[in-house]
Amino acid sequence: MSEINKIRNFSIIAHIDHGKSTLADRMLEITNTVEKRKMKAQLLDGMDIERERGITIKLQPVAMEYKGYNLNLIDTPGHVDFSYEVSRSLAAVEMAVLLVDATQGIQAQTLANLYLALEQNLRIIPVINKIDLPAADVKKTKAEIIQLLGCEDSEIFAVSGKTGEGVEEVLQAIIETDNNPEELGQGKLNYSRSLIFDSKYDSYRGVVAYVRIFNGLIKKGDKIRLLATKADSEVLDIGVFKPDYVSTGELKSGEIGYIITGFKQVADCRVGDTLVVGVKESNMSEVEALAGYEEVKPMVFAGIFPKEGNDFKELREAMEKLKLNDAALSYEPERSDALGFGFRCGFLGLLHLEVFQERLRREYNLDLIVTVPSVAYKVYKKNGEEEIIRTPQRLPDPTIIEKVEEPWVKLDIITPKEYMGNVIDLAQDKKGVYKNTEYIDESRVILHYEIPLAAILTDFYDKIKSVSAGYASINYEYSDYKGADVVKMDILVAEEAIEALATIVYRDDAHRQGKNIVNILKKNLSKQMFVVKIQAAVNGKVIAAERISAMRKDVTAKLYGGDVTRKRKLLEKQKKGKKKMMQAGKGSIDIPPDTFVKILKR
Ligand SMILES: Nc1nc2c(ncn2[C@@H]2O[C@H](COP(=O)(O)OP(=O)(O)OP(=O)(O)O)[C@@H](O)[C@H]2O)c(=O)[nH]1
Ligand SMILES: [Mg+2]
Repeated sequence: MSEINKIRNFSIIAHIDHGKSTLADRMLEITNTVEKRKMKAQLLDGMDIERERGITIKLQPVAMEYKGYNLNLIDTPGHVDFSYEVSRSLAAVEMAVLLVDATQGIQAQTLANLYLALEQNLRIIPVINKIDLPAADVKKTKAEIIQLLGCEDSEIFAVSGKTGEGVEEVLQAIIETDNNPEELGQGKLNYSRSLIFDSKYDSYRGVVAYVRIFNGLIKKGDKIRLLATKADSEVLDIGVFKPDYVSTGELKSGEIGYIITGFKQVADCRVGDTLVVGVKESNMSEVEALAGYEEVKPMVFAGIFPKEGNDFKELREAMEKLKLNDAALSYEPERSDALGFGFRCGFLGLLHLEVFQERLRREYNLDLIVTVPSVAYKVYKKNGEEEIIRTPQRLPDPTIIEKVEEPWVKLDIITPKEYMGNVIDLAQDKKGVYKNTEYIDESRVILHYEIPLAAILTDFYDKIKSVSAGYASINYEYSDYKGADVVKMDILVAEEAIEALATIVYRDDAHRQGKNIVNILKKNLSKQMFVVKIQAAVNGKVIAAERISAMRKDVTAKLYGGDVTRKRKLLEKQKKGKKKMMQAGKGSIDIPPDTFVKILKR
């Protein structure tokens, strides 16, 4: 390896699907970072779920060498649920390649991620992508970017992540910038500080920290201390991402890499903490922590329970390990009469929840019951007490409730003008309150709304897409709590309330929602030996009901002709059988796991 000392660190940020991971592929090729035979599309999307869904979920750093420079790229997700991954990536770099799909133009996540980069004072390198497509409108996209950034036409790059056209020019521009992170922390401190911007539990190596070195040098064997958790350990190995771990024995100021920390406990190694080397214990209190991250607030909650009660320990261990790799996740133990011991988990959105349970199932082989997700409600009781409710079961009796509040979000919708009417109707239908409109250019607008989070959690995204021929995009962020007239709705199957299916709904929407869920269940439950009643109830009153007819074992079919008494006897017997099963009640009716997802997306 030649002597490399110049460093350039950058993240690629964009709206979902605008081509970040594909652009990264071309950069990996140009820099010969990955062998040809190992190359595949969206190589940095290493997780099975990422490959199956064709989206990036986790940030992924990779170290490349180009013309004597050490380039560190961090690929980021585009979906709104994973924007915490973006903000953490941005804290580790000096530059952001802002990628815009030439067939789509600026979208909601383009703006949201750009603002994150500007907050960190990063240099923005605007790049238009997918110029190989016939529908690409480079001129229009350029105009949008100039309007947004106030930059010059000549500062904007146009590339194809597919053909590779123009990608070298972007790399060249990156190395020609005057950001020199290797000089930043030099000579100022006589010890080393690094920011932990991600971490991972690896079954062979234990806790791995993803770090950006801000001052000094870290070598294998160095003693390390984490400032916030005060945990001590030793560097067992250290190196860079290629994108697999490649040991280098040391990392110096300005670099990005991994440290095998030797921490036994996942909780010791927190994302956002500062890792220090070379400070005497007596001087430790003088070390200034690097700016970490604002803790993100989960907005969607669901109970996760093992199907088999004795899997609880496995579930807890799996949660701890995944939590390390998923800083946005929160969880606390929960006990339910029907479902036993499990956890109440908080997520940033539904995709986050879906991905998490999928990872538990796949990576840890766990069989799970996941309750219908809900937002957190604030309950004000008549006796003056306040309580945050994250599960429908906890909603107190209506007679003691003074008022309930639910979280609202600021919602931005970017849409072509011709779909504005549809979009406004939809937002209104979901209790959205219109704020104002901004123009991106003469053909597209940004509509600003405030809207209950619960309203956009379920199918809002799909609906926005369908009323706008796929062109509109959304972004939202938490604003505050506002009054909500809600009730708890129970779902009963064979007269038994199914705890995992209880939801909190608007009082004036309960009937419609109840009908809806009852119908979904009817379609998804298999027939039993007896008639199964499916009911939705509010405060003990049934508001919607369906029934699944009994599967009829035709016991009389063999009896040709007359023998009426025998026939009757058989039918009697069958009836008794039915009763028995019903009394056996609990557990006799299986609710397929995908029913929960269907209900959620109703
Ligand atoms: N024609 C064409 N297709 C592209 C180009 N870049 C990416 N694509 C396609 O666009 C789709 C999305 O590409 P990705 O690289 O996964 O996009 P991304 O921005 O990483 O997506 P997320 O990580 O999920 O936000 C894939 O089907 C790519 O093959 C391009 O320059 N030209
Ligand atoms: Mg991607």
